[in-house]
Amino acid sequence: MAGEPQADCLFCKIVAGEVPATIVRETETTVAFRDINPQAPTHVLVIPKVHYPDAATLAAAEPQVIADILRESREVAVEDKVEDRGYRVVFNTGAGAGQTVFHAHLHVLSGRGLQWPPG
Ligand code: IU
Repeated sequence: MAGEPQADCLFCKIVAGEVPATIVRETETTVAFRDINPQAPTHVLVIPKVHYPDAATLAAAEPQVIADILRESREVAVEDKVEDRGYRVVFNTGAGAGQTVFHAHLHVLSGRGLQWPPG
């Protein structure tokens, strides 16, 4: 069922505590953890506890949780003391945009110069 944990989903396993991750923050609806292959000094993924394959399907089904994720991205920036410096938030949506893990996640990036447009 939509939103239910998927047995073959790595991020569902992180939510369940079955796969280790460096957790930065956790709320009732979200988990934030450090990306295993960081692309910047701050590179944290904020994910919903519920399973949806990408941000678009999550937003359509549970828009409040997208709001929770965005609110948490700021808390991550505060935690890493990069709020004043600025930070980038990215939902890669679809394989063509570089999405490789099909459980919605928001990248929070900061701590180095960030170019625009991104590669
Ligand atoms: P993407 O937007 O789907 O490409 O992002 C997936 C991210 O998940 C990517 O930055 C990976 O480094 C990260 N990741 C992780 O943190 N831990 C893992 O076990 C796996 C991927 I697999």
